[in-house]
This record gives sequence, C-alpha cells and structure tokens, in this order.
Amino acid sequence: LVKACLFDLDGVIVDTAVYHFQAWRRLANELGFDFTEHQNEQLKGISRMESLELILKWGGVELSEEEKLHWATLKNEWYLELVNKMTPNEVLPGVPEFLNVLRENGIKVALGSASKNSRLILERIKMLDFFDAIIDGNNITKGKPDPQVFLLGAEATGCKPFECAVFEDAVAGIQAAKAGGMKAVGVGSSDILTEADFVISTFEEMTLDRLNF
Ligand code: B16
Ligand code: MG
Repeated sequence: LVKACLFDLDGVIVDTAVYHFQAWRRLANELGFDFTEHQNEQLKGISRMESLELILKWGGVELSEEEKLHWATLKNEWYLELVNKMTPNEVLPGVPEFLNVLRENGIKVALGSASKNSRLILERIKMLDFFDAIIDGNNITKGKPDPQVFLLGAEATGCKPFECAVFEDAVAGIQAAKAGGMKAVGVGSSDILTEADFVISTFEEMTLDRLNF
C-alpha cells in the first residue's frame, strides 16, 4: 500500500512555468535574442543553472562562469517579483482536496521539487502546512532524472521507495520516480508522459483507490 505521496511543485501544485517563462524571456531579450514557449517547455523540472546553459546555447551566446551567475541571479530576482504576487487562487484544481484526503487517511505528503524557491511559493499559495517534508533544489546535488530528490523525500517521510507514489508533470521527473523504484503518476498528457504508471489531467480525477493499483 502507498504510505507516502511525493509531489513535484511547478506544473503539479501550481503553474509557475508561466513566471519562469516571463523571466527567462526577459533575460534572453536583454542578451539580444528571443525565447519561445516551446523552448520553455523543455526547461520544466530542469535546474536554474542547467536552464540557463540551454537558453544561452539556443541564443548562441557564450558567457564566463561569473557572467552566468550574474544573469542567473538577475533572472531569479525578476522571477521572485512575479512569485511575490502569487495568491492561493493559483493552486491547481483539486490539489487541496486530494491532499486533505491523504492526510485524513494517514498518508504522508512530501514535496520533491528542483526549485530553490519552493518554500516561498508554498507560503504565497498558503500550502506550506500541507507538507510533512520539503525536499527541493536546496537539498539536492543531482537533478531529475536522477532519483535523489524523491529518495530523500521517501526517507524524510520514513517510508520505503516502493511505498511511495510520485506526482510529476515532467518526463525527467517520471524517470526519476521510476529510477527510485516508486510508483509514478503523470500530471498532464499521456502522449508525453508515456513512462508513467498512469496519467491524470487534473487532481479532480484523483482518488485514494487509484493509488493502490
Ligand atoms: P528555481 P519543479 C522546477 O520546478 C521548474 O520546473 C524549472 O523550470 C525550474 O528551472 C526549477 O524548478 C528551478 O527553479 O529557479 O526556482 O530554483 O517542477 O521541479 O517543481
Ligand atoms: Mg514540474
């Protein structure tokens, strides 16, 4: 039986990808090129510095390590200006309801996100209290598809990997869950998340029964 559920943040609990997009686009524009929504898709679940590397490659811009840090910091400042305006209305449909069902049934809830800003975001959307443990970009050395973030999440809840179910919107996140020996539920499109055990389009479709297949 599933004893813990591990949730990705961006694209699962809330859609911060729209704010990442605005901030990355501003960075690209200031460096003299454009950045599309299609490219933004490819950055989902990818760390800040890895995202920057990809964007610079797409724009054909080479920077020193020092300059990269400078731009990454700027991007994060622009991103945080947007995050600071977030409200609880932005929580994705069905999420609080499903997390309440888990809590009522004694199932642990943890966050497994690549973001270093996860606590601030959860605070803004008033979801901090739903989580027994938070593992994010500040705790990990290896990004998804490496399973580290979810293995640490399992450990923090006192559960074995096979007792955990991961909810993810990114291909790399589904791969991380599978590499860690966990159940993987895709949130989004089954055409994209083909490696998931099953896919939901929103949490309004999710029930406790579906966890234990
Ligand atoms: P930050 P997740 C990821 O969040 C985002 O999907 C990804 O686009 C972002 O670059 C990454 O967090 C790092 O975020 O710059 O806030 O540290 O999907 O793993 O919750
Ligand atoms: Mg995500």
